[in-house]
Amino acid sequence: SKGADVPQEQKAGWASFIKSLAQMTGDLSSMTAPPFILSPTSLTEFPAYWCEHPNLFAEISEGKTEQERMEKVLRWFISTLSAQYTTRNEKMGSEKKPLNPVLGELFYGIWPDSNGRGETRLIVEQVSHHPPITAYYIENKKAGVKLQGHSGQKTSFTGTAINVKQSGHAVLTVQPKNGQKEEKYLITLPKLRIEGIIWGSPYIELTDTNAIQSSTGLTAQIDYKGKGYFSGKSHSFKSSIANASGKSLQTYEGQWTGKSHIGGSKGPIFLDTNTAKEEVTVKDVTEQTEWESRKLWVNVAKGIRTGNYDEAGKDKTRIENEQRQRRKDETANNTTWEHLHFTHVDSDSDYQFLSALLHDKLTPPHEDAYVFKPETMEVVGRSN
Ligand code: HCR
Repeated sequence: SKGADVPQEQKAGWASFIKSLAQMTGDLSSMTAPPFILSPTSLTEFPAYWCEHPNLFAEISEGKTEQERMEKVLRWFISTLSAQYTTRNEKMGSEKKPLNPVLGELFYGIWPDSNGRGETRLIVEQVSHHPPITAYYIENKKAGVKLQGHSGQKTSFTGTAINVKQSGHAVLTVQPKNGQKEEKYLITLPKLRIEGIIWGSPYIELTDTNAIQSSTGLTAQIDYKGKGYFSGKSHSFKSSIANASGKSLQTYEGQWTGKSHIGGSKGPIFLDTNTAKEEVTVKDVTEQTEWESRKLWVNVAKGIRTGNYDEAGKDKTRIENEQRQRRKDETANNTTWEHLHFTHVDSDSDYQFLSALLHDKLTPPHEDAYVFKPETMEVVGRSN
């Protein structure tokens, strides 16, 4: 029956949450939802999902030709999807509502060196609260691979599902190991559908398509379908790497949560995402500074984990009030909030150049970006 996975005492709360979805104006993050659907993790932690296969990330620069490197970029990209979109279902039983980060919230992590692949570092900063925008930078210096991007969401309710259009983009920069010149890859982001809302057990299906456009002229397009389209299986994709004139050079298909193949569905294995994921390594909360996500939300997260929603609610209110006061003070003092690790630019030159190479031109042809300040690589936390 409807709401089967909703705890009895929260059924009324869930029903009114679903009603309120119909009035939503694009930003779901600040809406109040019943406790059973809350996650103790802030959205600033999500960029770590880009690198739970750090070997695949590092290996990109080892590709000997432009096409080999594009294939490695595609393999790494597909490998990130199950972490990005199914982790909460695996760990918490369903998709949950993440904590809505505060402006200036920080998240740091590393994936240690192993087999000489080099250390990978992650720096995340919440660069806007309303609408929520998260900026991130991931770098493996030794491998010569780095990723810079930002992410936001526009949500709408269909009556049974939530459609999420991701805003923002990422640019991957690769210095090939064979000495060929530096390459850039523009990564656009897929659309999401949150299904299972009525039953109280939300999960994500990816829809439509996204693209990876290389400065070499090669393009990878990825098409997503749920159950019953390509193969009768959920979480399916098909992809094709094409050259600058649009000629397909290689195709791939399978499930982004499992196995995929080169060529047809019986071709050689392209990727098996069931291989071990490496979660990001983060300093213990006791060693973190005030603005770091797990430290900032420590009591809220504890309350959510232990079912002490009063404690969670109180500390959430305290954090929100403090933020409101900061914004008031800024207005009064005629100052503005300054980002620590990123500089905002109105038009990203990489985006402008690379998106123009795409066959299905992106609109608008310009997009803003948050450019990582390399001189802040060693900075941990802010002092104010
Ligand atoms: C839509 C979503 C917040 C945004 C999350 C994003 C898009 C963030 C960027 C990551 O790279 C990928 C990613 C994965 C998540 O699946 C997606 C979240 C899923 C739910 C959440 C909503 C704001 C909360 C919906 C509340 C429901 C569960 C009732």
